[in-house]
Amino acid sequence: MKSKVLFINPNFQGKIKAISQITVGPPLGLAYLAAVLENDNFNVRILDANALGLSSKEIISYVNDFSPDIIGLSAMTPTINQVHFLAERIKKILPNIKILIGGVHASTMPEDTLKRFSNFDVVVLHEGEKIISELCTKIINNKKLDKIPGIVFRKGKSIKKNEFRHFIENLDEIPFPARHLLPMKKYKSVVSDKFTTMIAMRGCYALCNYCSVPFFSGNKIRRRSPQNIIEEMSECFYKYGIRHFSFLDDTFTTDKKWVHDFCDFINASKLYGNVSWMCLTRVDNIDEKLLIKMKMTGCIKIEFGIESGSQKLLDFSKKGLKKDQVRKAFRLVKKVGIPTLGFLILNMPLETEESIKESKKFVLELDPTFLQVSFATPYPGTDLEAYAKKNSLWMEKDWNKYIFLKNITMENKSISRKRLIKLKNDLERAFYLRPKYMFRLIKYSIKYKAYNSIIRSAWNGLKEILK
Ligand code: B12
Ligand code: SF4
Repeated sequence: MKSKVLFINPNFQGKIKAISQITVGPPLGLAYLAAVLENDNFNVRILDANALGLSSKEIISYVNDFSPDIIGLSAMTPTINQVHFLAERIKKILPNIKILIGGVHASTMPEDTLKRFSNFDVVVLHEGEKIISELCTKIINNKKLDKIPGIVFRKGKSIKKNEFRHFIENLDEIPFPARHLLPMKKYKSVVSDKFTTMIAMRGCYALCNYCSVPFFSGNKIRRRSPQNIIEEMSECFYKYGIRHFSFLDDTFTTDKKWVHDFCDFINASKLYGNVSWMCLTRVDNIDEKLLIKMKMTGCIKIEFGIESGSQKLLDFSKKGLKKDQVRKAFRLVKKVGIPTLGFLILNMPLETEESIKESKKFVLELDPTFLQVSFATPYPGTDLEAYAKKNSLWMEKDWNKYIFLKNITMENKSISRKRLIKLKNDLERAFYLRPKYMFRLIKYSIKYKAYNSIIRSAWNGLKEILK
């Protein structure tokens, strides 16, 4: 009989409702791992409790029915407590089961995770694809785990960290995510409910001080080949009727030649004219020729970090950008006619009322199609956390609160918390409640036939802003 492995994506969606956050995407990381295990002859399932809206009770009942040998869970900082609570409940009904924990939080603080959370047995560091089969096989056959690079585990009463496993160089070697194990009809984005997310590359060369990516995925970008991506997109198109793809990569356009090739491949395939896509990138990685080509091949949104309207704060964040580069990029994208989402961060250390005013003025000048304002959050392992510690800034201890869209998790020396929330709301109101903006929202929802989701998204956002 095949060994049974169950991956669970817990139900966290309720925690992140806000404007532009009504997207429900697949747990790609778990789907990659499931694909590897299926190839190696395991009986694998993924329970996407988030997309299915399942309660803990329903998850436990599913676990009981399937009765797996191993469970795999994934967590970010704000979900680690909730994920451990689930592990605890699972161990109550299946005390001998082994529970693996992966994802950014556990990778950043593996020993701490095992010390604090007694129901996790093994932490899988960074990427799991080259680890998972060997690990599951050894666990099932009761073999020692000492020789598997890239894990941290309990050995008797102590915790053992094995040697580092290098990042996967050739991403084309990894099988496509096992979407057939996911409730594909449950995923939706603002523009389409025939939607999936994709990953084209891993790692980032930049060193923004608030970001976990360079540490977590390495500070060198590793790209899949455009052919490999088009193959996955085609599988999604033909097998699941997917019409909209959202690339989760942080800097999609860093290698312009690669993007030109990617667009050429779309052009030459049946996807051309039948799908749309969106991506995230840096303002210093685009040019007009590239944008025109991206638009022609279905790019309907580009997301950019604006971060701040104060050059001093931009410099502090180590983003490596000048305000004029940001201006130029937004002008260019507007000229080409691709909608944008701009990310703004408030409450970086050194933030003052004056710099928030600068940010407000700057976003009104840039006028992105959508805006997402967050509070700087000192995620574990980031330089921002190190700065806050060094400068004895108060930091929130409750990780449940590390949700950057709504919570203040770091002290500001010159602005009170109450005042910060008010300034954030004022800024969002100034941006969203412009007649010009309302008109644009209507135009956008008509163009992308996204009335329901835009209205829902706008309503969620309005509720937040008017609180
Ligand atoms: C997609 C995404 C989301 C999605 C969904 C994530 C999901 N569960 O599927 C959504 C939009 C919901 C989301 C929300 C948030 N996100 Co987010 N997100 C991402 C993003 C862009 C991509 C993640 C991804 O799919 N990667 C691709 C897959 C292949 O990799 P993976 O999921 O990491 O999985 C691999 C490994 O981690 C490992 N692994 C993972 N899980 C497991 C489990 C087991 C058992 C094993 C063995 C291995 C393993 O193996 C996988 C395959 O290699 C990352 C940035 C990034 N580049 O990683 C940020 C990122 C993970 N998010 C981040 C943040 C901050 C958030 C929010 C907190 C933001 C907010 N609103 O406040 C919220 C969380 C709110 C909440 N839930 O409470 C931070 C995490 C920081 C931290 N320490 O927690 C990141 C790193 C962004 C950043 N620049 O810092 N996010
Ligand atoms: S914020 Fe974006 S550009 Fe900066 S390090 Fe993170 S992924 Fe790279």
